[in-house]
Amino acid sequence: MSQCCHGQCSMPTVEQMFAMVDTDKNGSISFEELAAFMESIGQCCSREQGQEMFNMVDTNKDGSIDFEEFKALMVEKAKHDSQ
Ligand SMILES: [Ca+2]
Ligand SMILES: [Ca+2]
Repeated sequence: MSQCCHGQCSMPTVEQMFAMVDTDKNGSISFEELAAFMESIGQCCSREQGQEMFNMVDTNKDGSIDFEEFKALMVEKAKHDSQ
């Protein structure tokens, strides 16, 4: 059961989004997982663009996106969407 959050029930939480993208459930998102997710939501882009985006999100450059990095991306995206 998920709690209703400020009337935005249809929006998955960042935790849920992260779990959706992290398909092997190892707690971080690899480039392959991000690419597969982008494809699944129809935001398919070239491998170069995907890599560019991955590098942008992977702020500590350890080759994977952890929850904090993913959350930062979602916050940025939310800002964009509300403009
Ligand atoms: Ca993973
Ligand atoms: Ca990272």
